[in-house]
Amino acid sequence: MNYQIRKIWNVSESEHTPEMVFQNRKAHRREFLKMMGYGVGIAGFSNLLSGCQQATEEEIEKAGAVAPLPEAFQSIYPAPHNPTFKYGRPETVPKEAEEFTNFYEFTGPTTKEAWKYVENFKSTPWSVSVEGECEKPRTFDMDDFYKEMKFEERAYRHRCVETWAMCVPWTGFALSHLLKLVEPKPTAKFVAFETFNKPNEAPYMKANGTAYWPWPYTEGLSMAEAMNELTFIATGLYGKPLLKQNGAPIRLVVPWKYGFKSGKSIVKIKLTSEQPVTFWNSVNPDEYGFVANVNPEVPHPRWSQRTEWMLGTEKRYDTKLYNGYGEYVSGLYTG
Ligand SMILES: Nc1nc2c(c(=O)[nH]1)N[C@H]1C(S)=C(S)[C@@H](COP(=O)(O)O)O[C@H]1N2
Ligand SMILES: [Mo]
Repeated sequence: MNYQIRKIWNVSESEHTPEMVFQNRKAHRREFLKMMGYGVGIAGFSNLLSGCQQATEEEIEKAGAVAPLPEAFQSIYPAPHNPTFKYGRPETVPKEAEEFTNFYEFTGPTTKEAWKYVENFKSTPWSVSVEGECEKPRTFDMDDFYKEMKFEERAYRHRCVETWAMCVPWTGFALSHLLKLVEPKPTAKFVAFETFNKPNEAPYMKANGTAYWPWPYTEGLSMAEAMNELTFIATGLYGKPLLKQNGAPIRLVVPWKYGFKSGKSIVKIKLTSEQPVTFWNSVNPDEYGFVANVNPEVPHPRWSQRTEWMLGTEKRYDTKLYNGYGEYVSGLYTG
């Protein structure tokens, strides 16, 4: 597919409508090009720009690889597969899901190839603070999760608001299990998720500052959505720890909502009594609502949501309400 080799300043505006305000595109492109001079993550990139050769799966996985897990936890992967969840479509091949990503901290809106810019990102050591309206706030490091949570693999569909979709197996645990450990108070009505804030490790954050983009990336769910059995915390993909470009070492997965709700590389989970401020909703509230359930009947202001295309294929499918997960979640939205 030619998006893999297209020069980043030629990203087609019609083909992969990025989540941004188009009138600001020129300024962002300028900023992105400034970023080209930044950091070693760009080394080797010129090859890919000038030649027309495509990256191999091996190169992409190597670029996004994380430090090996401590010996004691290596047996977590692959985790037992949960047979409850089925794609209903062919699984997306790993190369596609690892190459074509949305991770604005590294690329902003100009390219999907975050794997080329993650070199300076350190995903170990890592800890996640779970705090706010709860009886037992606590900071977990990754080892705590590996020791205390029950890991499983779930085959989920993913639908980006930009109309691309994929079917991938995540490894992780239900968010509800984690929230129960900290004992939510009755005042907890929402859950806020916050991504790392390390501009020195993420070139687009560094190049752009906070004048336009409200870093760090934040997202949120209602408490009922967070406690739903589908809502998942992923630490792995395709039976291995997450690559950096897919949100290492830990991310959210909310399969019935547009992908931007599923924050990557999270460092904080906060129970709140008020609806939290979120990244895309503050950038452009008319286009990215807080609820953001997948819904073919509600067009994005700039494009239809009726169909979706599967990464790595020419196939389009009809978009389904709640991304086809209505049996699990429609009850959350009655009344
Ligand atoms: N921190 C952070 N999380 C993020 C994003 C991002 O830019 N930054 N992009 C979101 C969007 S728009 C989508 S579609 C999914 C994509 O996940 P993937 O790139 O692993 O497929 O991540 C979401 N989580
Ligand atoms: Mo997305």
